[in-house]
Amino acid sequence: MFKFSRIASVLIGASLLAAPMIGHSAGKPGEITPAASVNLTGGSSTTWNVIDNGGTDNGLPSGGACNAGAQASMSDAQTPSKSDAFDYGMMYWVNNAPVGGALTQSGNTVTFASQTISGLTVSLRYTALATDPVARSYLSLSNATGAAISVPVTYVTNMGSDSNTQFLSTSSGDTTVGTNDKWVISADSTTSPSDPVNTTVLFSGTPAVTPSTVSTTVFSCAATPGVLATYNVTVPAGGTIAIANFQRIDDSIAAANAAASSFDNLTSTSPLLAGLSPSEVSAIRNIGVEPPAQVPAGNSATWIALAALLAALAGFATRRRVRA
Ligand SMILES: [Ca+2]
Ligand SMILES: [Ca+2]
Ligand SMILES: [Ca+2]
Repeated sequence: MFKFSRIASVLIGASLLAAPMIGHSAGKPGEITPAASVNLTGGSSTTWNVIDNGGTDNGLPSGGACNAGAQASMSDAQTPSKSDAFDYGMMYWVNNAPVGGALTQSGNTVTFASQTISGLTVSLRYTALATDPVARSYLSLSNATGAAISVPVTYVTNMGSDSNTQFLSTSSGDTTVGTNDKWVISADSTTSPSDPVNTTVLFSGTPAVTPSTVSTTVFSCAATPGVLATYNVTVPAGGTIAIANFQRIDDSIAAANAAASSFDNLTSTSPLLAGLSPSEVSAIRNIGVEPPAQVPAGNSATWIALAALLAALAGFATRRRVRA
């Protein structure tokens, strides 16, 4: 219901278009640096609105109201026929400090300038996937100190469906949002939604970290319904970890239900992980990525044993020739 972000997007978009005429120096071709708002195009002709000034008036994930202060946010998203998926979504807090930073767009990805929070270098990136009506967030936490740092990381999306929000299905098989749910589907109707149907993904596979707490009450933006999940993570000394989440938007409940199982168990070749390096994938603590199909361990052990036997025989033959 909250439309300020769309109006802001238009105004800020217009100012960006005007920027070159007033001598604004752009970054590399295809990049806008820095800006307050950009729109990304995702799969199924979805549009994703990204801003770097979407915080809350109390600086916290709940208890306050939207649209105050500097914070990274997927302010809204649309399909070609349905708008108002979010009233600020895909937001993060590290140890209850909002994650923000000036944004830079490159293609279908927005990267926010890194910040230091609780001794960690924190960096957030949003990607609108080309293959699906899905946006992915990737929050990287690096620890340059000599001691491990443990912090809570909170992920929050406020739904555009407001007080009509209903949770229709969850990965555990019920309609209750719990810490055991990999994904939850919500809409403003059980039959014919007017806003996009939202799928919120909190973890996948059998990961190292799953949410410690979840809630369907978040900061107020027209209303408080949404999804809030808190992960307790430890970043080892000199190490980097990440938390990644997905938001999917669909026109129908049936389409959302049909796609949900694609989030259950990701393999390293999943299009949902497109654009991430192998080390970035392995750093994600809340997604247990399965390797693609491999040669069974027994077979590779047999080959190693055979290779060792051949090498030994070759060495034996060489020594016999030297003696002869
Ligand atoms: Ca909205
Ligand atoms: Ca709302
Ligand atoms: Ca559930």
